Amino acid sequence: MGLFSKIKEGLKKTKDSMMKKVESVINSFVKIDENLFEELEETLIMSDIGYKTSVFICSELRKKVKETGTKDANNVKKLLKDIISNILNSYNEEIIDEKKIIVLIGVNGVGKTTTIGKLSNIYKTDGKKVLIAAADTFRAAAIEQLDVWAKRSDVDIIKNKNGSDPASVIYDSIISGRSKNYDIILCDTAGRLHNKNNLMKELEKINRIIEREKGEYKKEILLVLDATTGQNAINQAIEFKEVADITGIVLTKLDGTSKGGIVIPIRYDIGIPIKYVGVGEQLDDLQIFDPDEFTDGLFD
Ligand SMILES: Nc1nc2c(ncn2[C@@H]2O[C@H](COP(=O)(O)OP(=O)(O)OP(=O)(O)O)[C@@H](O)[C@H]2O)c(=O)[nH]1
Ligand SMILES: [Mg+2]
Repeated sequence: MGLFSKIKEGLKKTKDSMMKKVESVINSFVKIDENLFEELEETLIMSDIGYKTSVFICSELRKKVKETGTKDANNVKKLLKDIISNILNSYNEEIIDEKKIIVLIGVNGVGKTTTIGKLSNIYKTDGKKVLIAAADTFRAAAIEQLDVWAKRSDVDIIKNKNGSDPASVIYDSIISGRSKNYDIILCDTAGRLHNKNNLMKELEKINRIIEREKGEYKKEILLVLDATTGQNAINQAIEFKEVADITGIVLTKLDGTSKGGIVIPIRYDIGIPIKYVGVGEQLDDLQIFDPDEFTDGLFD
């Protein structure tokens, strides 16, 4: 299956629910009037887009309708696509070929460990020398789970005993990474409850170690969110943003949900770029997020 069809496939449920509702509102009008804007706004709010983003989308739509002078409701879908595309394209992802320490954070079960496995495969396939740091020392099976992924993508892993200090695993990995010239160091972390004080402390400690030891590496903090949790994922993003300098979001499980629309409020409301999307449980089921592919998948 090609890359494009995987995103399309992944968005199928979202398209069948959210876009069907949007289309049925648009199709119930012949001429554009204020009722159309209001019904559309309500439909978007009910479809995981959230209040703030839905209001913004409809105010843009009013503007565009005025600008273009169109009265035909048939044109609304195209205008809507342009607006959503603009929201998602409002940043430019730099493709930088530099050494990186990438830390994955997020609550229990969102897909951090799986995403590390998939990312290690992406970088390895790209010819990079990859090291995984098993810094979820909290959960017994976490290290073995990560070990399986490291074997699958044939990359190295650093692990300490269960219950050891996560920051010390990351420290050991950076020291090893620097001396053995690794390009990418991927750090798994424990998915403890995000509102717990100890998570904040742990993230602070990890952050301190990385800042002190990183040398020529660039630090990247990826927040992993589970798309199936909808509005909850948005709340997690808001809370994690307060305790960590998140540089990007990985949105997992897009394949199993009709709530893929949350990509839009994550970008508009939270303001953090989505860098990757998970579209399945296999090694190659992670894709670089492409805003145009996403809007095409949703609208076409
Ligand atoms: N369908 C689907 N399942 C996924 C995806 N990403 C992860 N999963 C599944 O989600 C479950 C949890 O994934 P993990 O990687 O263990 O999640 P985690 O965040 O490391 O969990 P903790 O370590 O317990 O905090 C597993 O069953 C994965 O196979 C995805 O993109 N699509
Ligand atoms: Mg894990």
